[in-house]
Amino acid sequence: MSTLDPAGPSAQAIATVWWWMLAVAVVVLLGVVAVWLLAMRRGTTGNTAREPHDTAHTSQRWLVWGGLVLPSVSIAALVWFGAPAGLHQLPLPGQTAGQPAPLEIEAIGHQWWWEVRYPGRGTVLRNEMRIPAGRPVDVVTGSADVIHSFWVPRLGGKLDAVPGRSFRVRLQAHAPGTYRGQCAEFCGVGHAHMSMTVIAMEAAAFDAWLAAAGPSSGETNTAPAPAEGASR
Ligand SMILES: [Cu+2]
Repeated sequence: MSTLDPAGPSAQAIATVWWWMLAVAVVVLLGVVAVWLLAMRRGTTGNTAREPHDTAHTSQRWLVWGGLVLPSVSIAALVWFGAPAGLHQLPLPGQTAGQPAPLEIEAIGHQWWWEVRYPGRGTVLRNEMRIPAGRPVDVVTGSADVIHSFWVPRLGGKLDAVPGRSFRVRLQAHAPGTYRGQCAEFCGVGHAHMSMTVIAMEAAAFDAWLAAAGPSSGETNTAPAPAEGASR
């Protein structure tokens, strides 16, 4: 379940942002520690014999550069790198140029399990999601009771599952494999055990599975479908 071991383009975009954040944070931390050590040294060597005007001017410079310029530049850089990664998680037109059309799957949270539906197919799975590898998958979240959060760390971003609303996140797996998902929003005593297995299959094998799966019996089919046309 490591976000640092991405298995698809959406998760890769998030991991890249994380590494940039780590690198910038380390540089800032080293800078702060260096300034702190400098201040400590000045304090102990008693080198404080300065004109009051000089001290005030120095303080102001630190405030402007350290308190305004540095955070502004850092945050701007973070937005510059972070925004494209965020957009990568959204089902925007044009992002899948040259790829197969995205597949839509519904993930509906229940206390404490996931109902997975294939719209137009009637196929319903419990705590398992089968997806084609190498093809974008738009997961539409919903909930039958309280707020849950859909998260498959190696395949993409995290998205709340809210009663009466439907949100979308775009996942993709580079290669066939098994990936673990976990509810990421505390939703009651069974929350910790509310996990899901995502099985990415070769495209042809997935198509064959879906064709053979057919409509499920009604036993797990208890939740209303996510609201149509709601916001992301
Ligand atoms: Cu939960």
